[in-house]
Amino acid sequence: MHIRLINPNTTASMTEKIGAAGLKVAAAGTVVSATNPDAGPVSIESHFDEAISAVGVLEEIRRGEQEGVDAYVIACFGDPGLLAARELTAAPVIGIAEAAFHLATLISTRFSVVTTLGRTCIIAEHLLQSYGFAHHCRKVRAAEIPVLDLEDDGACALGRIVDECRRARDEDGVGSIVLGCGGMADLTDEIREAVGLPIVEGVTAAVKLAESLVSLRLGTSKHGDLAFPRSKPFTGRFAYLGN
Ligand code: 2AL
Repeated sequence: MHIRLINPNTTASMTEKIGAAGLKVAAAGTVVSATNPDAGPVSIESHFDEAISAVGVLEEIRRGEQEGVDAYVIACFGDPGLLAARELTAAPVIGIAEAAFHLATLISTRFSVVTTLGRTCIIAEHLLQSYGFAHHCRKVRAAEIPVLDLEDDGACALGRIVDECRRARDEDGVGSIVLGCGGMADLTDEIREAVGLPIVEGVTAAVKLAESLVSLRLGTSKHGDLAFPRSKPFTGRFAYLGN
């Protein structure tokens, strides 16, 4: 089984970290590979970043289809391009936000999300609503860390995330906490130790869900709206996407 982790931003060190976190929880025999688009934002922390990154995600899905990948994970907490990605493949495609929300509801009745910058909270809130998880989430919180500070040991990211998780634990009345960025994938164990609540991290959650779907022979339905897109010409610099 080959699971492809797509980091939608173009920061290679974060892609490596995401790949390592996925590999750590994968079953023996599961191949985990991690890629990022050639072009796009170095971090995703706005609606604009998300929109641009989605094109790169879709290009990575097209590349994965040439390589026979069995399942894909979109490893950014806004799940950019998720439904469009599902149209391009019959393999399962899982976003890390949806994976984390699903698992959090299986182990607690209420969770809070701790994400990076305050301006990205709305992205998680929109996803909670559109996925139907809004009633399970008490609060989307921000540690006010720019995404790339997670790549910089000097930025004290861990301490700030732990502080915000402790506030969630003490003020929100939640049973678990969802980490709101793919770049936090290497911090889960330390945060769990420091906070004392179950910490649900999306990359690892998505890898285990992807393995489950592949072993159950459940792929993206090609019946209805997630069918392959109708073929048509695309113009200009997107001509390569048409036929
Ligand atoms: C993210 C993420 O997971 N990766 C990235 O570049 N931006 N999301 C976030 N809320 O910070």
